Amino acid sequence: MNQIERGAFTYREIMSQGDVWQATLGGLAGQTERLAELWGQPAGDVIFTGCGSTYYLSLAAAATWQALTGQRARAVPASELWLFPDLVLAQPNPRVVAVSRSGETTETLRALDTLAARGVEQVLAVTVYGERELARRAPYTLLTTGAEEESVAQTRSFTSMLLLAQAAAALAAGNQAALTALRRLPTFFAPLVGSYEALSRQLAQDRRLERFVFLGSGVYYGVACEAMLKMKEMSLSPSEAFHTLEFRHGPKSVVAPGTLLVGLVGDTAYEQELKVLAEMRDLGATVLALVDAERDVPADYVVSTGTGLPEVARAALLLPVLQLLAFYRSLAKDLNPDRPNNLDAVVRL
Ligand code: F1P
Repeated sequence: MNQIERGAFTYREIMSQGDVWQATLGGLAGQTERLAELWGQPAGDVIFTGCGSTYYLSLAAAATWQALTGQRARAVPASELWLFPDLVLAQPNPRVVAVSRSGETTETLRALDTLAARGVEQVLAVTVYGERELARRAPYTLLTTGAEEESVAQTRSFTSMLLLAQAAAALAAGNQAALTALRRLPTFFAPLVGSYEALSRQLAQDRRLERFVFLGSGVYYGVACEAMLKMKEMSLSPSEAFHTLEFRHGPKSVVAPGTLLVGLVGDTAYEQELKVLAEMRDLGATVLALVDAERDVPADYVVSTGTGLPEVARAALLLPVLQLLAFYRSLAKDLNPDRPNNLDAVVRL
């Protein structure tokens, strides 16, 4: 099998993200009326839930929700909501957003059973497949457009569901500026990937780099986790994610010349995050920084997204270059990015 055949689905799914984001945000218009009905109801805490990628998505979506609406929001793995509901549902009248690409993950469906048994009615499913179990069961649904996938590892489905969840937060907050910023994101996809695909391939093929660390703070922590998972799933490489400043508190002991340290740099903590990158470079890591505008970044390589958009709205745009890093590392190791070891697209218990 040649390299193009191996990973052909994943590659197509990564590279189609600009179009799929456009279609997904376009498809939001027809779904906003039902959402307004949901957001109009009084509610306590907002809880985002999912498994694997969609748990990491939940982390980024909950942070976005709280940033845009000021309401308390958190993320929990669906297994925790199912098995430890008293640890999650402390406040009355929660609002739950259940995220799942497949709509068939057992833990997420069991979490819905738990919510139903407790009379929780404000449940919104964010998913890719409208005809499947999760969308059928949840009273409210938000669907992507054209984000279906053949590959096991989530790429365009993840970023599209993230954009939808973020757009839902902007709508709930009545924040038109945030919505406009999200709608502009697809236009930046092609130029970004055009500029940096070669860098992703170069770093992936550099076999001196054998350990990957992804750092992000605030809304970007969940994105860093997802980048970590892509590297693990597609390329079976040692890969970890941390809150950026947390990395100093022990984990930095693993830094060595074979470490590629990827910093997802936001605006809020810009100076503090750059200090971590500088420190890790001094310790011998190769540093790749993702920033929106390049200003004296202490990194070996810089990906500049160049949007001028607010930090929250840029979250999904950080992933394509890192998905490509995982994709090309997988090919460099003679693996098949479409079919990760030991994994199925859906975990059924
Ligand atoms: C979630 C998930 C994926 C993971 C694997 C198994 O699925 O954990 O993140 O890559 O394929 O399933 P879903 O509930 O979002 O469909």
